[in-house]
Parts: sequence; structure tokens; C-alpha cells
Amino acid sequence: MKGLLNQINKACAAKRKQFWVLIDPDKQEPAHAADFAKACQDEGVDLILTGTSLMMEDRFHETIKAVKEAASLPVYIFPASSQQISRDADGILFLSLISGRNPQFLIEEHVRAAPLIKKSGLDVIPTAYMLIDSGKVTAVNYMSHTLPLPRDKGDIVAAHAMAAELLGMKLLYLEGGSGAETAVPGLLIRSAKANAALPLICGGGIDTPEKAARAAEAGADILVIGTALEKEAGRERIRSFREALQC
Ligand code: 1GP
Repeated sequence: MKGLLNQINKACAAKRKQFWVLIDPDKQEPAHAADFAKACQDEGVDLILTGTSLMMEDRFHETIKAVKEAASLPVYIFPASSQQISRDADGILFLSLISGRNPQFLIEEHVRAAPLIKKSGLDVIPTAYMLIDSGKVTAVNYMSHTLPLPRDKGDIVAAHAMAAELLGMKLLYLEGGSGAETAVPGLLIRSAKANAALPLICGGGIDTPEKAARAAEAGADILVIGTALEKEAGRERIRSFREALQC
């Protein structure tokens, strides 16, 4: 699938909030991921992201294949490293960890991945990725060797968002970290949104429909839910997040 960015921009123009679900291949068997993806499709999820901090299990490709066979939703890779590339997906968020100062995640992994990605035919979306302090060290903080942005410093987030736009990034992603105790604060969502004309993704620690609605009201265009639906993957639970975003 190509053209996701056009779809995102159209949805933003129509003020329709988008609901993405993260499937972590380490956290569930491919067959379970496939059933879950089908339920997501039926309940109005817009897209499946897939990726994992570590790859403890050898089932990244198998999971993407199983999800693609079960559902017609777009599947985009949310990579933690250059190892996470699969031509079975539709596309990839080409993340640069702009909140950090570790060259490995600013450019090195990208150089390693680029030749494979160019051959893969994947839809590639350059995405500025910012980690926000969530009160404890998350897997992505630890694994990336970077400091998260402080929760109360809107101006720092603003300057990063401006830099991302000027560098030609196409999406901004504010990340609290998977399973974060506290979601990204509204102050930072508002600050990012006000300072860059880019679609804004927000995820990490959004574990209730109310928190999803609050993030959307603050200005997030796309909400990513992972852990909350790993813990309780029933259709009603998926629907409750979709309904909270019908604003
Ligand atoms: C993590 O933003 C995603 O990268 C989802 O986070 O697992 O906390 O929902 P959760």
C-alpha cells in the first residue's frame, strides 16, 4: 500500500482522529495477533503498527504475514532497529529519534537499513520520534541510551517540533514509552501541534479511552494503543477506544 501520508493528511483536514494499534511480535503468538488484527479491523481501527524493543522471539516476519493474511488493514513497521524490516508489510515509519543525541538512532540504523528498504517496495514515511519522560525508565529509553524530554518543558518540545518540520520530516511522534505509567501530558501535545504543521502521533501509556480522548483534544491526530489492548483485547474494549475518538 502506498499513499498513507495522503490519507493521514485528509483525515487531519476532516478533523477525524485516527486510531492505530501496536502489535508487539514478542508479546503474542502470530495466530493470536492475526485474530486480534481481524477484530481491530471490524471495530474501526485505522492501521496496525508492528515492532518490538528487543526481538526476544524469532517471529517478526511470521507475525506480519499472519496479520496481513487475516486482515486488510494497512500494516506499518515501527522499527526499533535496522533488523526490523519486512517486505510483507505495507510500509515503515522511518524513525529518527530526534529527542536524543545518540547518532545510532539519528542516522546509523538508517544507513544500515536503507539499501534493504529501497529494494523492499515499502512505503516509507520519515518520522520525527520524541521520547517524553514518563516517570520511569522505559525499554526505549534504556535501549536507545537517550534522555527523554522533560514533561514540563513545552518550549523544548516546540523547538524539536520546529526542527523536525524544517528537516522535512512528515510525521511527529510523541512517545511516552510502551507501558508508560503516565501518558504524554497535554502541555507537550499542544506545544508540538502549535509549532509544526505536521500530523501528530501520540502513544505510550494511553490505557483508557478517556486518556485517548484527552490526548486527541489536546491536539494529537493519531493515537497509538498497545499495552491496554494486549491486556484486554476484546472487541468491546477496542470499540470503546474507537468511540472515545469520535469527536
Ligand atoms: C509504544 O506508543 C506505543 O511505542 C504504545 O504504547 O503500549 O503503552 O500503549 P502502549
